[in-house]
Amino acid sequence: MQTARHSSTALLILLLQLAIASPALAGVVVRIKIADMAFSPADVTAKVGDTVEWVNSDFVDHTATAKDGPWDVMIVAGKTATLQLTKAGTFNYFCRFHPNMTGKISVSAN
Ligand SMILES: [Cu+2]
Repeated sequence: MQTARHSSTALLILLLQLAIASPALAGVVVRIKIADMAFSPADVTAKVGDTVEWVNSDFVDHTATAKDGPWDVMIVAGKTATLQLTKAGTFNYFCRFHPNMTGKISVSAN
């Protein structure tokens, strides 16, 4: 019993240290809605460490696929999906299922 309690306390401390050290938690969430086969807003700015959250209100699946390939996010119908931004740059993206759906994320260094 004593050993188990010690190890769970150690784990909790480790998790707290990771949470404090992680730059990811310092960022904000940039929300992009998907409705009627379009990203809205289509053009957003963010910083390294921020998280993009796509909210798919459509009845079909979409993706957010970066043109030059650094990421490809599946956004199931009626669900949300997130992506943590780890690199600065301008990322043009599209939906693989509906290539006329496009967006842009401009990521600046933190
Ligand atoms: Cu789509």
